[in-house]
Amino acid sequence: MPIGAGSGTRRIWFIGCPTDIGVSRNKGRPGAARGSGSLRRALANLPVRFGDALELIDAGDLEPRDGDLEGLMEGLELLVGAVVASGGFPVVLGGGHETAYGHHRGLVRGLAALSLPAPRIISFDAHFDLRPEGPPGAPLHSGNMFRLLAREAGERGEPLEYDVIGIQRSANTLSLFREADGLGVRYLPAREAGSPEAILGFLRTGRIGDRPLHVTLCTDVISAAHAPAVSAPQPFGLDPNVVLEGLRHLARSGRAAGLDVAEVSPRYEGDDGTAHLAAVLLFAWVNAMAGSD
Ligand SMILES: [Mn+2]
Repeated sequence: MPIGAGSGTRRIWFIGCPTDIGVSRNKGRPGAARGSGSLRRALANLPVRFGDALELIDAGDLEPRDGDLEGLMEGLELLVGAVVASGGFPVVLGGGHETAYGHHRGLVRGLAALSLPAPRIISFDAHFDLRPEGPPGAPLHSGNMFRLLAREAGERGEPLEYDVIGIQRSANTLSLFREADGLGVRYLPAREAGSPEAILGFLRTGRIGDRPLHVTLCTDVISAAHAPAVSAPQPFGLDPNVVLEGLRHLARSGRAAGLDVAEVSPRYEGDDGTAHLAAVLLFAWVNAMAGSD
């Protein structure tokens, strides 16, 4: 049964998280703090194609105070936890990819309230984001959240189930590949992800079990030809069509507990093409969840 099903109309909560503190800590190009606003503007122009199957709710923005990323992530965790516990589906509009940290912790919290296990992560990303922790007191950044989450899963006595689609050899050090192997990460390199069939094959095989899913989309997984307005553009990134088909498959599966979209970084006025692309991917996701595609 789909997660949260059985409560009538399914509610999708859009939660803006306009921060790029983690990107700056990771020494990346800032700009993702304006991502949620540009995503909202792009989403507002899209038509509604479904009836009563879904209700879309804009939960507004969670904004950091005085650079307090940790406090912001606590707030995101509590909000996502409450949404999931009530049977709702969170869509987190980043923000840097570090927002996946608070989102994941919130999913763990909300799913536990429903007596469901912690979610498996399905990430679309050029990067593993398994870098060593940052300095004491401010450890989280946009390149290490899955390492922090792996440690926390270990403290709960369970492995982090983490699958990544679109990994670039040119964007991850050898030590990161070793770290991923050590943690049992499944990944599909970008150069093997050239067709929808390749991605669907990856998603349909591999891990056994029917854990809920945390789906996370770092928009730098997409080719820079289509998604230039990100912190770390990837010239050999994925074709948007294969990402679209992967997302539609996951949305239809009924196993997704939450979705986040990160790293859209509209750095200049008028540079909203990447936001529009991400908004159309969200449009496809929502329609797949509604069964209206
Ligand atoms: Mn990335």
